[in-house]
Amino acid sequence: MIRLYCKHRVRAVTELEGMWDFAPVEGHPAIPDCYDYRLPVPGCWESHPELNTYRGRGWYRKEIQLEQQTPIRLEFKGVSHTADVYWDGHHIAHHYNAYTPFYVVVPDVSAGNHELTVLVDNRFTPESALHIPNDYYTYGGLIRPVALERIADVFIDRVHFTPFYQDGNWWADIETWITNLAAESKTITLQADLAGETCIAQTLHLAVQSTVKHQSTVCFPTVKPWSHQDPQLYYLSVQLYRAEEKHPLDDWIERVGFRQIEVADGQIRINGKAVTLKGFCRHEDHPLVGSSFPLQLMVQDLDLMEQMGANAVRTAHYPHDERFLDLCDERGIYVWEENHARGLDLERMRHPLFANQCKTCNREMVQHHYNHPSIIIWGVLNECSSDTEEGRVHYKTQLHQIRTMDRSRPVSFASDKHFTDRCLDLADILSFNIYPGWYIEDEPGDLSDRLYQWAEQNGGKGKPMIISEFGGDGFYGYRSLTKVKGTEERQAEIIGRCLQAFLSREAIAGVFIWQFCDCRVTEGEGWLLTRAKTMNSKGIVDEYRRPKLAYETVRRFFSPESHT
Ligand code: ADA
Repeated sequence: MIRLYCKHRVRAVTELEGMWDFAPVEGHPAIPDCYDYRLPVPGCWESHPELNTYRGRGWYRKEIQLEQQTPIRLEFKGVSHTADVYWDGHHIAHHYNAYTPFYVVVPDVSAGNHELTVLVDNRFTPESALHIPNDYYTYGGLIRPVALERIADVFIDRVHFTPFYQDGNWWADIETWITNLAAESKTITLQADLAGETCIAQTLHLAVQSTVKHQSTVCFPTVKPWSHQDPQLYYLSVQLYRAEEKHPLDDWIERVGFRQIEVADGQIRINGKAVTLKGFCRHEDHPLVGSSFPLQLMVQDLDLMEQMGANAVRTAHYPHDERFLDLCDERGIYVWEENHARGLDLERMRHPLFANQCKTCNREMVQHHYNHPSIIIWGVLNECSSDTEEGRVHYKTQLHQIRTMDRSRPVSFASDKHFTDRCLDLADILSFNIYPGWYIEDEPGDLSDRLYQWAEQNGGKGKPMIISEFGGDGFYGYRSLTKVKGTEERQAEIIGRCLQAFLSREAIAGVFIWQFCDCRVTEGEGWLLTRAKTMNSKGIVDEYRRPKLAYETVRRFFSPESHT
């Protein structure tokens, strides 16, 4: 299942889930004749007992039959971490980054049998600036769904929907990108419907082999807004027609919500009302499936978060699966979605590919996830070098890039550069990762007050503040009255003290606990060696989602009847 609703009623979509051939690469990576394994897609190769620590390259292969000649569009929702895609032996796409979708169009494919092969690489090579040994695990494989679409020679590339409230009504800017693959110009009609009403009907002329963007602003007087309390969703269905034809030649369906986000007077406001974000940082990681989540496990994660009373989630430290975002849309969970970059110091940021790999990740994240009403904040560059002038250049460039693509959402970054950050003026929301009671001994309320005062004088005046990480290790089942570090008791105490302090402060507009579940980390050198069991054990549930003592603590503070 690629999404939680039907994306196309006209375009024929085949999901390529199921068993694929697989061969690890030894030596030169030529397309192999013989495949020793059959692996499930979506999936991580680590799920296979012989490959559970394999870091390398591997070929995936799938036979595909097409009944008629057609252009096709192949969509990959996530390949970890580098993909080279071949169609009948011809290289058609290269993509870096496990966590953003990409697609490739093959304009003319004959009827008959074809072979789709993908060379997947999860090594930490010099070509990889963002996937490095880190405090999470870079798995290998086609970790998210793959789909093959039969398209016409004119097709919809994407649709962006931007809602806003003005003069007592809900409005939306609707942008549609349409591509003409043909060697002749085309005239088509674009039609869009929402809530049973046709809101766009427009004839367009498309030049030879070109992409055009159509834009219109529409008023929707009868719709209801989307919010955490009442997450109203609507289907926006866009179709293309050839002149005089009744049956559409292509379509594209988005599920949208009407909501407006403002940041003013130190508050985050949704539809004019101040909200306090109470949530978790979540890694997409589970010992049974790695980073390749089936729907059931995504649902379970959200069920647990909601049982604890959370209204928000931070997709640390990369964009999450679109089905997870679909669930957040349905449940009214506010999402901070962030690009993929964790803890990269100046030396890492100087990597010659860093800027471009971030740029692509930002573009793919914003373009593909633009229409999720649940996403209310874009984040970049968690704990990178925001305390240096050189680092600032990257923060500035990336925040500007995101604002250029999307003016409707505030931007932020989670900083650990307490009292030294030089980039606070660049963000709409101030966000700090602090670990009182774990890495430092400060009293949480006192530390957050001092940080806020300092931030106000250093570029953050009037901006809301989020505590984007706090917590401590708790090893599941390790209980002791001594409450030494690592016990569930100590973890619950740290979490309780922090929540007590942060949620009672007006200046704090949101809290994200580090972290929802324990996660696998890369077996590495240096500080990574401090991770017992090669796990980050700061989860409120363990890796199998078994609640620790802190679960009840969080529930007490997050539940609506708590003092917030
Ligand atoms: C950082 C980082 C997290 C995690 C955490 C920890 O703040 O952003 O990814 O590593 O610390 O557990 O120390």
